[in-house]
Amino acid sequence: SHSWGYGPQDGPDTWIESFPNADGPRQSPINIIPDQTSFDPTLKPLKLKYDPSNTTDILNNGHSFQVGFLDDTDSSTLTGGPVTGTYRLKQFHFHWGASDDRGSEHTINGIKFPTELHLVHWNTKYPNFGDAASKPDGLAVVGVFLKIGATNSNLQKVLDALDAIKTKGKQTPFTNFDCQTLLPASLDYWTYDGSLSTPPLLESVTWIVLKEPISVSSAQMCKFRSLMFSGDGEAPSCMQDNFRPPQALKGRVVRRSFQ
Ligand code: BO1
Ligand code: ZN
Repeated sequence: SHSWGYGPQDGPDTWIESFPNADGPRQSPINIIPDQTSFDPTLKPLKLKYDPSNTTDILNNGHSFQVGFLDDTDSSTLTGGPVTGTYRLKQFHFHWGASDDRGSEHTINGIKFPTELHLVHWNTKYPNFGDAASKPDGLAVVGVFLKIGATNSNLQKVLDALDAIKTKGKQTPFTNFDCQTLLPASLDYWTYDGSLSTPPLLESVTWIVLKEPISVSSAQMCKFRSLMFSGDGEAPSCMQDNFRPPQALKGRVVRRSFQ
């Protein structure tokens, strides 16, 4: 297989052939067992500051779709929580299932959610995202679970753009989106040292997984699955089940910010 994906020939079980750190000491995602996490009263409140005017574009990258942000100033940042310093928002994207009974990367007591949002930030002690992505403290990703419930009108603004980026490589301008509207009321979180959940699986991510899910309707989930992994002129393949399963904890401790 030439590139990686989520199928039987190129999926997570095969990634180790090209990316040996697939079996490394701090791989993501993980199954979070709340009763086995450690309350850490020294963890600070998470501070997320997002400027809608930084939103630039939406892209089908053949693995997911991502909304991109201008990251040349500290206008959209993550500070506090488990990290030191300032991390800038680079992009957000989702992972989802072929049906509503699966799709998230992290699981809670083995329970899967239909989709998981990742807000990806990089540490400004490094010059740019690419340099930060290979450093142990280079990235901070906020994971937000979505659970089936009411239609999410804030998410719908993103989903309405998907018709324009149906196939791999398509990209279109996307502006003035307020990420804050995709956050739950509570910023209580679990945190652990992990990795990118896709190749190159770099062990550079401080994961911050929010406890409280946001809502998505079953009809909205169908819209995620209308995207294609394939490019124009390739054998059509629906974008779904684009999640990596939980990886071994290997002695890591998962901390929580709440009692
Ligand atoms: S995730 O949040 O762990 N699912 C995640 C996975 C991959 C990336 C960001 C977040 N980004 C990747 C880029 C690659 C690049 C790599 C290292 O970061 O998609 O193009 O090689 O810079
Ligand atoms: Zn992700």
